[in-house]
Amino acid sequence: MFSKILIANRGEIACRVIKTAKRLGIKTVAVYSDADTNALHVDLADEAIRIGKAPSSQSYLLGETIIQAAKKTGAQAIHPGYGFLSENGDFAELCAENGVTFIGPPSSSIRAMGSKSAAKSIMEKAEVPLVPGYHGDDQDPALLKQAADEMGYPVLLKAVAGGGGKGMRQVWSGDEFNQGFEDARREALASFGNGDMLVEKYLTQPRHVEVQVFCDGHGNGVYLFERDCSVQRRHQKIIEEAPAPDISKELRQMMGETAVRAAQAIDYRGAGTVEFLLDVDGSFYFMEMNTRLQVEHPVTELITGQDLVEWQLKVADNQPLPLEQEQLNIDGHAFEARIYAEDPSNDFLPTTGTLHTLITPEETNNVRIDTGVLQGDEVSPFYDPMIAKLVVWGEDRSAALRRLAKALREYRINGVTTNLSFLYDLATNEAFQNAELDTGFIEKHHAELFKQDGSSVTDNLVFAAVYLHLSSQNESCDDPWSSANAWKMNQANIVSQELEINDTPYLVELELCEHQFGQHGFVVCINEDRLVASATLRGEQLTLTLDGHKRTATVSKDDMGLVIFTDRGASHVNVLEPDLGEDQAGSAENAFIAPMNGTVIELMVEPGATVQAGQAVLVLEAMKMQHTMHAPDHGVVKEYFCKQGDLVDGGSSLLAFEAAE
Ligand code: MV4
Repeated sequence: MFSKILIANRGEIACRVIKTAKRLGIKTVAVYSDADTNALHVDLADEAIRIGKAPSSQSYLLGETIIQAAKKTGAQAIHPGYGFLSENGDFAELCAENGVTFIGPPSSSIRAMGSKSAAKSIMEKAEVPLVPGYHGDDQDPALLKQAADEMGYPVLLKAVAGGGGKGMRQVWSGDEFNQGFEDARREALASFGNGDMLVEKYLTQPRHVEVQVFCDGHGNGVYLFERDCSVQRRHQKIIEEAPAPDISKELRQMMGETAVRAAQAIDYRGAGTVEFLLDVDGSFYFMEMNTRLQVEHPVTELITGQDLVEWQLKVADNQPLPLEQEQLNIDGHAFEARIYAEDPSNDFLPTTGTLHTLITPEETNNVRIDTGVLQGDEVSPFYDPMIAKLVVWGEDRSAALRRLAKALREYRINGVTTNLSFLYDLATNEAFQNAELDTGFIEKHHAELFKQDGSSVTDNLVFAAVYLHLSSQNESCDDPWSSANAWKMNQANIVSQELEINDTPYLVELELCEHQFGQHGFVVCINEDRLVASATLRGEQLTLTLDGHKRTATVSKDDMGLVIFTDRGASHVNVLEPDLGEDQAGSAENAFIAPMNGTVIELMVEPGATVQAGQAVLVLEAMKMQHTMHAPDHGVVKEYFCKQGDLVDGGSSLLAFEAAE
């Protein structure tokens, strides 16, 4: 086995590979760009080599530089991870030429799968089922149209050099074929430098089911069952699971054996994934083969109990596969949710920022977090904005899904917009819970998944307003008089706050009511809505009953306002006025604003008297209770603006206090 390997990647997959290498006692070399100087994978590795500037083209894609780093450090093998050079046949060849083991398939296998039509031809010979269609070299449009006419519409035109959904065009009738073909060719030529097309029967509700395969250098090949990755958006996987739901044992075995046959058709070695389209009638068709370890491999690891990186290292070290097919079994069900710095409400555009708050669910045998970042890290604009992969296991799909939803609720990220709320909505979506999966899932359930839920806006406004009021008081004291607060007391016992959600300002008025059963009581007015609320705040945990519906939230402050973490995920509420920064009670000149209407019961010192911090200076009666106000600091009560027996309005200034220098 290797004594030292270099990981030619970054982020979570680099950390993940390092973790297995460490467990096996293998030394690790990380490579990093200027943007990753302080990255977690650099810290975890035994050694690290700077390979260039932040842009991938000037660092992680520099094959020669990476090979030199391996030679410089004496790394005997290179793990490419996924993306970057992981499916680059030239790089695999360069490793071989330099006597460095490429932990992956032979370059010939990579190249064979690089072209869609070449891949299909190979699979056809291996009796791997293909979607009915034409993928020949003859690009005479009449030939492709004839194939389309014969198989029936709709058909799908695909660029031979395309991939990941690029270069595809649906054609729904013979009349539109020629135009569609011309447009698709032109786009493919522009995008890939190759306008060759293939045409297939268009499956309108397929599932994306992929089979994990492993082959060694001794003629052995096994499948480690399948993953369902149908829930995608613009060909970006969002949540993956293993095994695929509602697959019969027979179908599972047939897909598995077909996938192994596909791999052996290209003399495969190492970890590979054969992607199929599974049609509603149970037919399945080869889509493409990925010659790398996939992002979603952890769900396979959790249901088989195997460490696929360890398998990769052993196979690269020319050892036989650790297990035979009969020794592999499915235990339970696993999900992976990809947590991204992206804004689902803004077309999922990537977001950047600092991970001011990054609190993860507790990691156990059933909750795994693969990540490459820590709290305080910047989310880099140079690379894929993945923050972490949340991977959970359960004894069955429902249990695993409940665990996923719980873990998503417990995830706390602030400082950058993430897709956490969207993932939670997906995990708790009824159709998803019923495993009604196909590649059009997101579009089909768009309304539910992207609803601007007014109630969550109201809820978050109330959570924020009540939190601000309660937190502005001394946490341990229920007395609204113990210190002034960040609220404007404008009339009766009403406090108001200007808040903003999604760039929309709201005026929220809280009418302070009697305490009920140890809870603060409020009537909350937002526009025309009046809601009855009661709440308690302990630290950042706010328990709020709103119109009879009790729920909890964790509220944390940042420099713009508040982040409300509820079971609907994280929502940001901007506090427009007044500034949250300095607690009002901390500024003496505002220390004596009457927090609500009341009657002056007693003036405790003479004007001009010097008082100690915390010394009682005035007593008011309000809401049937006596409230003592205290000096916020050592200083002088210069003057009272009221006398005993006066009725004073909430928000009026009661005395002039001057803190000592
Ligand atoms: C298809 C298809 C329907 N019918 N081929 C998308 C990217 C590439 N992996 C192949 N893809 C598809 N090929 C036929 N004949 C639907 C898709 C497809 C898809 C496939 C898997 C996962 C997500 C997808 C999203 C849109 C379309």
